[in-house]
Amino acid sequence: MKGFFISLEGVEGSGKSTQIALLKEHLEERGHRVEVTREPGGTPISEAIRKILLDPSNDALHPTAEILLYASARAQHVYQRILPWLEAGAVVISDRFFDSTTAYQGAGRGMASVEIQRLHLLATGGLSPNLTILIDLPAEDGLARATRYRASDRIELESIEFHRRVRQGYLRLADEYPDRVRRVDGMQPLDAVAREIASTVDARLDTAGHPAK
Ligand code: Z5A
Repeated sequence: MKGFFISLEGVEGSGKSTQIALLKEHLEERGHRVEVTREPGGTPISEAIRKILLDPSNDALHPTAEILLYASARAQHVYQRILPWLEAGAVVISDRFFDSTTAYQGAGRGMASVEIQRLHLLATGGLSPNLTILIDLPAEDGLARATRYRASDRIELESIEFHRRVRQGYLRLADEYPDRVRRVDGMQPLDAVAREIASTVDARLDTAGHPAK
């Protein structure tokens, strides 16, 4: 693969969207072609699936149907957008990828990890981010930030225990995949988080043979 694939992960309100905008600017200044996308979403079909998944009125959605919808949105995203961008040599930054399923549907809902791994393989054809930045902070702080200026979506309406399990699920992923998943303290001021992410990404791009142009 000619490009480089980065995912940002964390509980809601961890600052992913804010940091992705700053990272894109930083990488473009260094001469990289950057493509930004998100999950669930990133293609018209995946964005239609996103609407179903986040609609608070869909409270009857069964956990099995939910995880399959996330996987469907991801498969469309991978084949229609992410793989072609990577083939073209871009740095692709995705706001969430398969670790969100492991954290929310696995740790949060308690779905079996073996089945989740199988589903990841089916949805991605084996594609994995080269680097995942986990912006970590307590679930309470993230939720308070996320819902300060807007209404809660279907997932945000889950109990605080659910969101705490999600955070623990992410921390386990950082332990399990230390080379891929880098934890950044999300309670730091915004510019300190941005500096830490930029230096981590720069170092990994250099090592992977994508130096600044
Ligand atoms: N989901 C799932 O269950 N399974 C899956 O496989 C996938 C997803 C892929 C997608 O929602 C939902 O789907 C998500 C997981 C689930 N759960 N929910 N809800 P989304 O994409 O709409 O929402 P989100 O990913 O949780 O993003 P968000 O709420 O928009 O948060 P964010 O992008 O991480 O944060 P932000 O918008 O950049 O910042 C939030 C606020 O905090 C904003 O006012 C910032 O100015 C402020 N902020 C940011 N950083 C800081 C710092 N460092 N200090 C102080 N304030 C800050």
